[in-house]
Amino acid sequence: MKLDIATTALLSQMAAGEAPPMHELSPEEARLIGGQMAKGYPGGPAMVSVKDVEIPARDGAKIRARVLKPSESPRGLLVFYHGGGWVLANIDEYDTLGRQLAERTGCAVLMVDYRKAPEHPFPAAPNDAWDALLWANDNMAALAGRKVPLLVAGDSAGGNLAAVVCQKAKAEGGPAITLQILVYPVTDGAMETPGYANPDNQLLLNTPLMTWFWDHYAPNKDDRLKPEASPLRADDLSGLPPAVIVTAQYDILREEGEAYAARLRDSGVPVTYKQFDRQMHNFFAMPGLLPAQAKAVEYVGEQVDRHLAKFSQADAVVVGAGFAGMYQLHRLRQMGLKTRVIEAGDGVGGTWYWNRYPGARCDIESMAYSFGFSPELEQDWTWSEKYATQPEILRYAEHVAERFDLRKDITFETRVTRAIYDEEEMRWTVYTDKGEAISAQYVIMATGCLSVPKQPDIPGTDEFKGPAYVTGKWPHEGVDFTGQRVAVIGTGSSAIQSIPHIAEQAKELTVYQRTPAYSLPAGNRPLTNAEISEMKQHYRDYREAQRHHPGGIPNPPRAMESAHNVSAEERRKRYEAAWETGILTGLSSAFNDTMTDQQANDWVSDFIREKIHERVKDPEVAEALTPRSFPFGTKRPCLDTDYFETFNRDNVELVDVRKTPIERITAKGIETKDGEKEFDSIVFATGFDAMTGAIMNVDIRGVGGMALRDKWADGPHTYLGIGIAGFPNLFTITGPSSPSVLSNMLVSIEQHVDWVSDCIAWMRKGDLAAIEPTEEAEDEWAEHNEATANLTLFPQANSWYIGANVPGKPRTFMAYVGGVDTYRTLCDQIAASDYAGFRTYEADREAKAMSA
Ligand code: NA7
Repeated sequence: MKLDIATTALLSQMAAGEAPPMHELSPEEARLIGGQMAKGYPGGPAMVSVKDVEIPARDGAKIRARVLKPSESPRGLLVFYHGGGWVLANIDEYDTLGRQLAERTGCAVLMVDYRKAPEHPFPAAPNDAWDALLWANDNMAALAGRKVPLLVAGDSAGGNLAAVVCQKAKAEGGPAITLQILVYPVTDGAMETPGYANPDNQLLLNTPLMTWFWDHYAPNKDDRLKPEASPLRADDLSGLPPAVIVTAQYDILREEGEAYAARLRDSGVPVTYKQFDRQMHNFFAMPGLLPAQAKAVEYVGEQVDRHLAKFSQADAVVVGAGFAGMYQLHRLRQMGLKTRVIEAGDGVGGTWYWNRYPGARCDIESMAYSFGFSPELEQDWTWSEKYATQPEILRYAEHVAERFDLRKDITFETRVTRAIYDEEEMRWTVYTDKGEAISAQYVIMATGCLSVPKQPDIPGTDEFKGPAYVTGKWPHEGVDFTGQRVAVIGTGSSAIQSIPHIAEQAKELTVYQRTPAYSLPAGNRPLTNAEISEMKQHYRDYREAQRHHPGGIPNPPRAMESAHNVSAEERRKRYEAAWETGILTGLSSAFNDTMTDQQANDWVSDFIREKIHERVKDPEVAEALTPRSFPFGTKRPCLDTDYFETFNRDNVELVDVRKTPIERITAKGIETKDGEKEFDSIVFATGFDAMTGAIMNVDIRGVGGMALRDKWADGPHTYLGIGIAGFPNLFTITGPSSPSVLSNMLVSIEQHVDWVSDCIAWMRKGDLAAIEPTEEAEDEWAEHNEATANLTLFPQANSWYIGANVPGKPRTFMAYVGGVDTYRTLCDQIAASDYAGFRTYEADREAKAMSA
C-alpha cells in the first residue's frame, strides 16, 4: 500500500461512488462534483473578520475575493490562489483551507476567485491573479491595518499562478513579495515528466485530467509553453522571492515542483522544499479528510513563522561593512536610527578583508589612511609601518568595530540581492540571499569602488586543472608557491605588490603583461616613535589639512608652479626629490600642471621611464616594462617594493601579451601564439569591475519599478555620486562621479558618510520622508564632471576609471577629477541651500504612525 491509510480509504470510498472520470465530464458537471465534495469539509476556524470584496480587473470586470482576518493585527498579507486546473473550484470550496492558513500563519489571507476556463481561457487567470496582487498591495493598510510583508501562495494551478505573479513582480520591479508558497504547483505545460507515464500517479489527478485542464485553459499549445503559463520555462529565475515548495509523493506534478525548486536554487533563490510521502495530489485542499492535510498546513505555518521572524523593519540598511559601512553605521546609530549592515564576508574590513594576496599593502601612508572622526581612536591606535600591510589594516578595521561596538548590528556572510522601492510607503524592501526581507526608509550602498573582481575574459579560464587564484578573493589560509611554476596575469597594483613575494617562493614565475604600469619605489620602513608622537600631537590639524586637499593627501604639498616655469635641471632636481619621498602623489604634486599639460606630463613620464631602465638590467625586458601608451597618472600609478628588480631574477620571465597574445588557458597552463606553457598555479591579478560593479550586482528598482541596471545601461548617472534620480533615499558612498578613487578613500568616505548623515538628520528635522536628486541636477553634474575630466589628460588612458578594462562596459569617466576640496565645498553649499538639486517628499500620516 503506497498511500497512507486515510488516503487509501478515501480513494476506495470514491471508487465505490462510481462517478464517471472527471475528464469525461463537461466543466459544469465536474464543478458540481467538486462542490459536492467540498460540502464534506469542516467549517474551519473562526476569524476576527471575513469580508467578501470585488477587485476591479483590467478589463472592467470584477474579481470576487474574500479577506480572512485572523486577528486585528495580522503579521502579513497572504494572497492565495486556489487550485482546480484553472477550470474547477472557487473560494467557497477553499474557505476552510483559507481559514486554516490565516489562523496558522497569523496573516490576513486574500482568497482570489480568479476567472476560470474554458469561459475565460489563458491569460485571464494570470491577469486576474496579477490584478488581485496589485490591489492587495495597494490596499494593504485597509486589509492588514498597516504595511506588512506580502506573501503569495497557491496549490496546483493556484501554485502556478503564485509562481507566475512572482515572476511578473520581479519584471515589473514590484510589488515586493517576500515569500512564495507553492504547493504541488503546475510549472510546465509540456507534460513530459516521467510522472505523467507512471501508473502510481494516476490518482485523483491523472494524465487525461491534466490534459483536459490544459485543453480548456490554454487551447493554443504555444500559449502553454509561455512562462506566464509555464513558469519553469522563464529564462532567468534569479532574484525571485524565497520559496517554500511542497509536493506529494504520488503526484504527476511532483517532478514539476522539484524541477522548479531546483532551478530556483540554481538561480540563487532560497528554497525550502518538502515532499509529503504517501500522499496524492490535492491532499492539501482536502481539510478534515486527510491527516496529512493538517500536517501540511502546519508545515507551511512553520515556514511562514520562520520567514516573518526574519522580516525586519529598520530605519536604514547599509550594504557592506568596509570602512564606509562601518562609519555609516556608527553615525546613523548615534543619530538614533535603527540601522542594519549587511556584509558578504564573515568579518569587517571590505577591501582589506578580501585582498589577502601576498604583499597586499596600502599605498597611502598609514597615518593618512585612517579614520579622522574620532580623536580617541586616533590616539589609541599606533601604526607600525609607513605603509601598512593588509593584515595590519584588517586588525585596525576590527579594532574600530570593537571600539564602537559595531558588530552587533552587522549581519555577516549575507549578500543583498535586491532592493525595491515602494513609492507609496516611501520605503525600500531589501532582500538578502538568506531569505530575509528588510523594510527600511534608507538604503546606503557602502559597497566599495573596487570590490567585484573582473570576470575572467580569457577563453578557457575554467579549463585549468591546477589551482587558480584571484588576488581580490585570496584564500584566507594563504598560498604556498614553493617549488611551483606560477603564472601571474596582470601588472596593476595587485600584481606589482604580489609578484616580488611570489617570485621568492616559486620555482619559476611568468608574468603576463598587457599594459606596463608606472610604479615608484615605496621606500617602506617602520615608523619611528618620534614620527608617531609628532603625528599624534598634530592629528587634528592634519585631518583638517586632509579635508581641504584635492586628494586628501596633504604631504607633500602640491606645488603652485608650472613645470614650464623652471629649467630642465630644476625639474630633474624636484623629480628626484619627489621620487625619494616614496609617496604616490609626490611626482604629480611636484608641479601644478602634471595632469593637465601634455609636455609637463611627458617630462615626468620620461623621468620614470629612465628609472625603470635603471632598475631593470636587461634593456629589452626594461623596455617591455616601460609604459609608453598613456600619460603618467591617467591610470592608477603604483607603489612597489622591488617590483622592477624582481625581473632581474633568473626564475622570472615577462611575456608581453600585446606582442604574444594569450590565446587561451588550457588544462595545463597558458597558450600563446608561441605555444603552450605549463603551470602549477595561475594568479589572476586582472582587476575589478570598478566603481559600478558592486552597485549593479544588486537588482535595485526605484520609482515606477525602474531598474538601476537599465538607467545606467550607458554608464552611471548620478548627482554628486551620492544620489540617483528615480531612486529616493538611496545613497552611494563614494559612488560613481564622486572623487572616490582619485583621492584618499578614507577622507572621501568620511566626507560622504557625514554628508549623508547630515542630510538624513535634516530630513528628520523637517519631517521629510524621502529625497532624490532631480534629473536636471544630475545632468548638470554629469556635464560638469565630463568637462572637468576633459580639461585633464585622464581621458587619454584606457583605464578602469572609464570602464575600459571590462569588455562591453560603457565608457564614461567615473570619478570627479575636480578634487576633494572643491567637491567638499560644492556638497556643503548644496546642503546649506536646503539640498539644492534634490526634491523632497513629506511624510504622510501613516508612515509616521508606523515608526512610532
Ligand atoms: P588593475 O589596476 O585593474 O590591474 C589589472 C591588471 O590586469 C592590468 O595590468 C590589466 O591590464 C591586466 N589584465 C586585465 N585583464 C587582462 C587580460 N584579459 N589579459 C591580460 N591582462 C589583463 O587592478 P589591480 O587589482 O592591480 O589594482 C586595482 C586597484 O586597487 C589599484 O589601482 C589600487 O587603487 C588598489 P590592462 O592595464 O587592462 O591592459
